[in-house]
Amino acid sequence: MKLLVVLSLVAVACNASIVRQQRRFPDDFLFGTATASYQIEGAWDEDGKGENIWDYMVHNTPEVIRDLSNGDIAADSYHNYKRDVEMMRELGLDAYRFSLSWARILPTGMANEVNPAGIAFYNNYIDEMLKYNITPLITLYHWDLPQKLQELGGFANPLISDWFEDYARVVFENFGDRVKMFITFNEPREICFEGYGSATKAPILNATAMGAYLCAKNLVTAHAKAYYLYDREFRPVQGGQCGITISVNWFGPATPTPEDEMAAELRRQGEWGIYAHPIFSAEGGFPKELSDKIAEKSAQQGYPWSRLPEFTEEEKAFVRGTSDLIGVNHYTAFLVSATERKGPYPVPSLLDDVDTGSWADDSWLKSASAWLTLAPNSIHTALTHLNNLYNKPVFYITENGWSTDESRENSLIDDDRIQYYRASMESLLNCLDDGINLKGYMAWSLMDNFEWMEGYIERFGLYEVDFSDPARTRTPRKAAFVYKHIIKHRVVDYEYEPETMVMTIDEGH
Ligand code: GBH
Repeated sequence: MKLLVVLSLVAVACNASIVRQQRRFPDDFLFGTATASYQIEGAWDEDGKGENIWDYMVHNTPEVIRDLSNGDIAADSYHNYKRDVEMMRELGLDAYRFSLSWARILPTGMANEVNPAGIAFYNNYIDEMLKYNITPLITLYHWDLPQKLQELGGFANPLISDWFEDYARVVFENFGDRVKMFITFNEPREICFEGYGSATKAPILNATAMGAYLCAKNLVTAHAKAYYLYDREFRPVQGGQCGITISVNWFGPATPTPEDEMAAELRRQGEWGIYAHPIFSAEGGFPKELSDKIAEKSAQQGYPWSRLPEFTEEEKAFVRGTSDLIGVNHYTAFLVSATERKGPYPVPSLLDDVDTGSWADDSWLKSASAWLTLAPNSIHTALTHLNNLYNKPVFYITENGWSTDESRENSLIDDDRIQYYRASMESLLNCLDDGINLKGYMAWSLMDNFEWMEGYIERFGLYEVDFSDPARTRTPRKAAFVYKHIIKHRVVDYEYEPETMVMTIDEGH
């Protein structure tokens, strides 16, 4: 009998879910959701908004979008912003991360002409959040460059850093009295590699030899100028913070050989190091191994100089250390090989310079997006690596989320999304246990939205949006109830199931 009692106690102690349930998120940990202007706002040409590169692309080459759709109306948040804030209250969010449409504020991209209706829209959105104690986090740029600036070369033109600084000034002046966290850019890799170095995002330049590299240097310089502007002229009175968000998926070696270890390192440098290193590393500039490799390949290819535009010592010092925090968008992981499943890649290109193959492990749960699987504990792996590499910065997870297919039969029952979010929570808690200075987490996304090249096929929302309904009705999915429960109780409760699918606003929200 005694033995039985002891055995069952041991069994309880070893039951991982019970042990896990005791781990709590601190009360001041910031839980939120994230969205982006072009993906939710609609009203693409209303009230004086200028054209941006997504408007231009979807109207001129509609065939690049998988379902031939566009963001002209999207979730129509421009007209539904009060409902958006009501959803934030239903979820009990601490914070909401959203982006500003540059061309809604500055229709030509330049600061000579400010659109009062654009300023008014964001003021209303912010004030509505503040009324209910929801902390607004602003992203200045989430991929929707004013078309007029693209016509001048966009991020391939070094003057972009001045134009961005001018825009940042208008943003800080108008919103900085109430908004205390600014993220300059969302995901330089997606802006530079996907938009300039390949054809997977607007402006689909496909300038494979140098597009991503020119953009990388100009973008981090633009970030630094906006940072100094905030630091010098606004922080002293407004007292907030300014940072940048980098997309950091995890890339680990497929086998523990030195070749694959090196391949994984080069891949990490090509995916996010070329954007993060100039800002966050102690020495500044581009990461060494990749930069040597590009120089070597460029020479072999007959270029009189490296295709990667190196920083001067002065430029390195200017960009280095210009961020109060590191925003990390993390979704998934890949295994990297020096020899297997490579290419064919265009020559010359970043992919050919890095020269690796990659794939997701077969055992990892698959989402509706080809690139997105549930890789075990990858937030912790990625943040541990960054924490060591960049000397323990302040971290926020600024995006993390799961896609389901729009054709799924019962779209509101999203048990796979729940599984993904619970796994993410455990990985966050592992970071906190290790003393990583992680302060918040934003789920992608509050609601279904225009998923770029995938149109409305891949759905990332905690709320479903009915895009066939002119009112764009939003309905909570099961995962919305689970996330709400996590935020409220600060623990991951594996027993929790919503009793009904009816959402209400808890007292105090
Ligand atoms: C985020 O990017 C974005 O910030 C957000 O706007 C977006 O809605 C969200 O992800 C969900 O996608 O099809 O193989 O060429 C995450 C990083 C990089 C993920 C590009 C998709 C396409 C890979 N994204 N990637 S592929």
